[in-house]
Amino acid sequence: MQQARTQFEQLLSKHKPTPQLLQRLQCNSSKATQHTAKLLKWLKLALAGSLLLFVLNYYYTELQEQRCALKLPRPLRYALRPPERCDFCANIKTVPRLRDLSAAKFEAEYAYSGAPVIVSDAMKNWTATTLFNYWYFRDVYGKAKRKQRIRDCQFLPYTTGFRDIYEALQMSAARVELQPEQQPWYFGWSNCHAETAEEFRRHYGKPYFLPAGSENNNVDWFFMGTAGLGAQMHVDNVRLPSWQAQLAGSKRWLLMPPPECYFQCRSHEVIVQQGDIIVLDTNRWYHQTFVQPGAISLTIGAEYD
Ligand SMILES: O=C(O)CCC(=O)C(=O)O
Repeated sequence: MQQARTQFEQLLSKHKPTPQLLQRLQCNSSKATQHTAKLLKWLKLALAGSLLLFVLNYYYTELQEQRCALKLPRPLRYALRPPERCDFCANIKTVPRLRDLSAAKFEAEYAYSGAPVIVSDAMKNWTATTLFNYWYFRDVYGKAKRKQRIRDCQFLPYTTGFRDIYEALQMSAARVELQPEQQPWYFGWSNCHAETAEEFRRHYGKPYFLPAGSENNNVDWFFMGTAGLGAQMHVDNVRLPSWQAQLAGSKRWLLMPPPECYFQCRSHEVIVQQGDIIVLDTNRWYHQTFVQPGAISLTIGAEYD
């Protein structure tokens, strides 16, 4: 090192740089630094842009199909939830059970107001009520092509520990029917798989009371299980309100206003019977379900706009 320094000093003393040359050297090096800084700035911007595009694309193609769009831990999601204005629940005394509900009345009073309602005559001509059950789904999914796509659809195991719908459809007949000594089961899943969705949709339709311009979300949800279980108390973080049709069995729903509305709104408990459709804004009402003793509960539902 010392040797190199001595050589450099000898060289400098032989070829002493003029002040002009030193200034030019300084100028050039500061220009190069500025150029590099600019380049780095553009690179950072391009990187941030690509990241944003990737996140947006992922959100729209993947998460839009899911019931829980943002996968934040629940306490954080609840803490970040913007507070509700309580007028959506302040005047709700009961959850009405209606028949012959016109699309106009539904739109004016229930569709977007946050007022829950049960419609008890909206499954006429749905062959799903007699055809759909545990064994039907096992058969359809067993025959389906592109099974991995089905496995990747969102699946809610609740307390069962199943990892996906295929695992859930491997239970013994004794457990499915909840014979003595068998463990109860309850799970939910979305049908994000086009081929099987087409088969399922042959057996049910859009509920007649939805406004003409209203569209179902293209992903439907199923929930199925035995007495004693259900979904724990939670509030959703999805885009829209939804309907849920009770194809078989029955379920008790406990609806609670969000905490900020406890003093203005009351809680409600309703039993949704086979043949009923409950319409609920699950983004605003906290809700919990309990399958009632009797037949296996099976529901299908979707968000609507
Ligand atoms: O039907 C159930 O048991 C749960 C439904 C639910 O939690 C939902 O639709 O958000």
